[in-house]
Amino acid sequence: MTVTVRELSGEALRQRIAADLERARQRSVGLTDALNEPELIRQHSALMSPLVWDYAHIGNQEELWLVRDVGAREPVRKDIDELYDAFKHARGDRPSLPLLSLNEARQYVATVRLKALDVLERSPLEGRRLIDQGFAFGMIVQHEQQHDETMLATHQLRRGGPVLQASAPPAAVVRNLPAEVFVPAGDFTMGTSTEAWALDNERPAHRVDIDGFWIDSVPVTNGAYTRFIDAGGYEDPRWWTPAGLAHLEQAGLGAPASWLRDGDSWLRRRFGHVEPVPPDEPVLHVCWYEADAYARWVGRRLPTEAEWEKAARHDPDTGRSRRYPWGDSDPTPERANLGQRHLQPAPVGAYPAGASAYGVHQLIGDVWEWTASDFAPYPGFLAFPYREYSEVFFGPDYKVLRGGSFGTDPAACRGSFRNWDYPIRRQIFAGFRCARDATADEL
Ligand code: AVJ
Ligand code: FE
Repeated sequence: MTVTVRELSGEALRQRIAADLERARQRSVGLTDALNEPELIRQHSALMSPLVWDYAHIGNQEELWLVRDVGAREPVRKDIDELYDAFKHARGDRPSLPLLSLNEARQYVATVRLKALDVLERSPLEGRRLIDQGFAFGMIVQHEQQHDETMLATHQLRRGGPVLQASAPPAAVVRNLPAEVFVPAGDFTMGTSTEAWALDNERPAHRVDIDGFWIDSVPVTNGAYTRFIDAGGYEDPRWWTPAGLAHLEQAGLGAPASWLRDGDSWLRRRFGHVEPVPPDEPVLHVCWYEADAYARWVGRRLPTEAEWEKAARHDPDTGRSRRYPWGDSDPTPERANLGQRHLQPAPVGAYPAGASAYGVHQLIGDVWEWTASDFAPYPGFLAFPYREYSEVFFGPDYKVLRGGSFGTDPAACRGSFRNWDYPIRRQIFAGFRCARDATADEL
């Protein structure tokens, strides 16, 4: 993936789309083939769908957008639209629906894929906005990859032995990074109007003027987070907002999800392995309230979304915003821990080649990073191509996460990409980094 979608057209763009669709499907197949049918039908957590639901839902979205809309073809299975509409049934109710069996789901997604590939061969990839630069295909690639990350989160919540294989992440290669870097005051371009497959909530590009601030050069590590636990951070109401405190007490939080006490130290459950918590890895499976409390304990705060994006994308030499921290080229294994290549974050300092212009590391990949910001539309936002992707979630109920995790595919993540979830959620592969205002003499 060294050539970006924007530089492709015609046959080369078609080949790129077909390869991205195929990579997504390989991943979906791998995540489902790893378990037997009862395990795929079972609900492993009330927060998650049965894996067979995700699998057929992936095919149903592909049918709706590529086969029926772009291709104007006859429906494959109009009768199942309702079952796989995420807005019709809560995740907790999905196991009791008359879902497709594993074999029916496999057949269904394969039939849809053949038709989608046929549509790809015959469609112009320019003209109306839905197909321009292959947008609808890119949206469906991202949709499948997003569900593949959701399915990976279901694997993490599942109890039982390991069934997924991956190599260990790279070791830290830089060890004495400054704790924080300064980003001077000034405006920058947030969001994008040119990224071919950017989703509606990333658009349009707009100038944002922010004060100077300091931001951590790496995400908060397990080691640092353990000091917060050991210092009684979970017992001290000073660090928690009223809503955070209420949630802390009601949910009985005392450590990140998946951590287990082992005498004086901590173990964690990771995809069926039980292992010591590695101190140098970014902390994972904390909710927004925990991230916010930790930041207050260290006398700091979470970065706003605009601060995160400026630290990640702004190039002070040219004044423009990059697609990724390192520049405009697509992610490679040297630059970011993405794509389920490793089933855990890498230690901090493992990706110097992925640093931003300001010297901020590991912004893309490893862990999603909670920001201080609510999920809100950018000025000039237009819902496209459907309101239920972003618009219905705007408002104070959801917090924005940035940067992608080890479980995120490169196609579903970039400097402008916005994710969101409720501030109580811990099932996503999320951590955080801290920021602070500049003092008067630093401005
Ligand atoms: C953008 C990750 C919050 O999983 O709820 C999948 C992506 N939208 N199907 C989600 C999504 C529709 C979405 N997130
Ligand atoms: Fe979906």
